[in-house]
Amino acid sequence: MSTARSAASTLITVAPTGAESAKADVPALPTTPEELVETAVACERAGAALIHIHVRDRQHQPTLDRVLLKEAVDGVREATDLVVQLSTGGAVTDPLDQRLTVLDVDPDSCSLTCGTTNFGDGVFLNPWGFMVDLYRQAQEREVVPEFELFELGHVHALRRLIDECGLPYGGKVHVDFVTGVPGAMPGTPQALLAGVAMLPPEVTSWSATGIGRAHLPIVAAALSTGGHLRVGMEDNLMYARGRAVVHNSELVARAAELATLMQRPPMTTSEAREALAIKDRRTR
Ligand code: KMH
Ligand code: ZN
Repeated sequence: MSTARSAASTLITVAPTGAESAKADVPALPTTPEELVETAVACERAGAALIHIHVRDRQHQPTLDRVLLKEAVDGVREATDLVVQLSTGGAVTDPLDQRLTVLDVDPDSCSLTCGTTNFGDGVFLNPWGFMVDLYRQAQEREVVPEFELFELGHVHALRRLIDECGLPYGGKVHVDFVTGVPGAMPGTPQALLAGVAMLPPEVTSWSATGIGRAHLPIVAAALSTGGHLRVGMEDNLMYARGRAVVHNSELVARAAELATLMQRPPMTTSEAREALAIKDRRTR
């Protein structure tokens, strides 16, 4: 954990789309392949080093269709140097076996949520057997997981996962606290820091995101305690009170500015690749 606490720079992840918001309600949400690539380019320029991707189909609906996932991964890889992470969480309605197939399109990284959680009115299912299957497949395919922690119990489940399955490909353990989901861990600095205090010593870096109005307090708490940042319209649709986000890049730009003010400027993509021990799959 010493690396995590003394981080001299800040890994900024952008989660531009998610599976929950409807394009009809949020026209600024990037849902087409062209919008995704344009967003990735703009966010890289603004200071992001990693992109967490959920793909939408031609009707703007969340999908785990392999062809569309591959199109997204290839498109972002050709246009940017960002670390490409695919969501294995999908939407709460996605079947577990389909969520595993995300690894087939060879992303650099994948999300791996460390347990089932309340998710608003729904339930986001991540039973133990699924976590182990996903982790082992990621190890075999040399894909670096980002362990998503929505609950304090998930931190303990990560301990169990490492004990049973060992370290990820590359040996680094990066986690992301997703705080402020209705029904799960609150988006407060107190809850975040309780989670940080419980992290296993194998963890080499942690980031945090606050859903909705928890966004800025969690950015501030993470920056002041050695954490990294995840921002984006998957998590937060408001830039400020009464002012909607018009482009994901403005959330990245503000995070980069705050990180720079805190003397922990944004990591470059090369630094992020090294920090997370990402296998080089670049195509340009
Ligand atoms: N959409 C949520 C049900 C992930 O990307 O791995 C799950 C989620 C987590 O967004
Ligand atoms: Zn996600």
